[in-house]
Amino acid sequence: MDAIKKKLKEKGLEKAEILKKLIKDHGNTVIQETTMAQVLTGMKGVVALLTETSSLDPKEGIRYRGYTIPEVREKLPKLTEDGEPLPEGLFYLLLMDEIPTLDEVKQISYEWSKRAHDIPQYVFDVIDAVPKDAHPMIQLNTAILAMSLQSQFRKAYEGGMDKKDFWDPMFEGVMDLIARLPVIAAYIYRRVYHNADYISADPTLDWAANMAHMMGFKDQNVHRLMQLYAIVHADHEGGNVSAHTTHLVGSALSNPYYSFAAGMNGLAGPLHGMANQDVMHWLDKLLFFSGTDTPNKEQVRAFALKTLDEGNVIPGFGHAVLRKTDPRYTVQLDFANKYVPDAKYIKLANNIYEVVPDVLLATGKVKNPYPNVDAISGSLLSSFGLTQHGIYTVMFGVSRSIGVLSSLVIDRLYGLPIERPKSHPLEFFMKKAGIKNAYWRAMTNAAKAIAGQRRGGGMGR
Ligand code: CMX
Repeated sequence: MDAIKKKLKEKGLEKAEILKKLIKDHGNTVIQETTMAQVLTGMKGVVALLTETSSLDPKEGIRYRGYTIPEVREKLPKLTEDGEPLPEGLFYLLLMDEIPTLDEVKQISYEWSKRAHDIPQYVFDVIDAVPKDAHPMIQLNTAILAMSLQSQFRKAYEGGMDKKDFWDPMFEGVMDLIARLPVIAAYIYRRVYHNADYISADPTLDWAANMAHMMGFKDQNVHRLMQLYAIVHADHEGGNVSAHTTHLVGSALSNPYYSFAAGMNGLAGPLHGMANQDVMHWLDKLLFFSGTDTPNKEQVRAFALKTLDEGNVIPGFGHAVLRKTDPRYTVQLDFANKYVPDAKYIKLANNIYEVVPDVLLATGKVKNPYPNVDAISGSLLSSFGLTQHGIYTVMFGVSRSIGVLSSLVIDRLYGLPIERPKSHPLEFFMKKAGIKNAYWRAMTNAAKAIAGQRRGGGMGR
């Protein structure tokens, strides 16, 4: 690890100097004008964060350090010619901005395998104290927080470490945390769905394949799937809820466990990572509603319309940034078409794709009617025998650690400060819009009338 850390420090500190100079010499440069609509609709498109690991283009999708997912699959080292690249290699790329050699990938793999064994017993005891039927994301986050007792970062801070060196204990904590997540995830999976019949890690396997192994999957193709799954879900620029939250909490110099647990609480929301589980529930409800395993287009359309009429979203479709089919969807579909083309849920996913975008477009308000990463991931996992939907967001979370935690190390290398944007009450925005008193009163009265009708049930959905 020493050579990797040395290189990381050199690169990081150089960039930190560039950053300082940029702020000093060009701090007053205006980047963009921000509209009222941007601020009031979730800050979409507002340039507000520095994230090095990846960038997201609305039309093209994600690039990891400049590489598309197909390019990453081609360029990152693989253990076998026909295999998938290891997430260990992606971690290296995101952190170092450099394609690693196979040897460097193996070093990280070895390091994670070594660190995975050091989970204290109390972490498993804490998980065991949570009701078994609690959602797996509750169990995951409880375990992550419990592990923060071990944080080298916290100890270094309390010991009075020079802030220029914070990146080092952050790196160590991040390495420990990533190493341990598959063990924790597999433990939760076996506890909840396999009667606590646990399977030990296999130290000869890589990080993702080991997770599959500890969950109970011996099939090489499932190991490949886990490697691909982790790569596809690893990072999505800095503004998404899980990445932004991890970064924000880290900006208070919270340790990596606190920061990542915060991000994972965001991932557990249905509009973000939990959508992968919700998609499967939606598909199952569709099958029930249409009374067949192979609903035709009209049946899909009718169920999609019913979902919208009831005031719900269709999970797996739409995106806050993307304006085309998510390439992460396409990569997973390609994998499915190669290994499980006839699986029931893959056929169903294809079927839905032909109908739902038009239904969403017809609402006139959905900005992106196309499928996102979650539209297919559950169908893919279940086609390989991983049918317990409750674990899907946990697997997303384990994969997301690769991106958000490499960013957290970079944040400390660059010495990024605490984040503190400005907020205002509604009246500020009304004044900014130049709304005069009489019009303001009229607006308020009209709003009161609408709210009153809603309370009385007059408006419906
Ligand atoms: N089904 C129904 N309505 C949808 C919709 C969908 N799939 N996607 C967007 N809309 C609605 C929004 O709810 C919003 O409605 P209101 O104006 O009534 O509030 C309107 O269309 C405009 O939304 P938007 O600007 O197109 O989308 P947002 O940036 O606000 O939201 C997202 C993006 C992903 C939350 C939204 O598309 C959605 O809820 N999708 C379904 C849930 C999902 O799949 N989430 C996973 C995203 C990927 C991930 O993070 O893992």
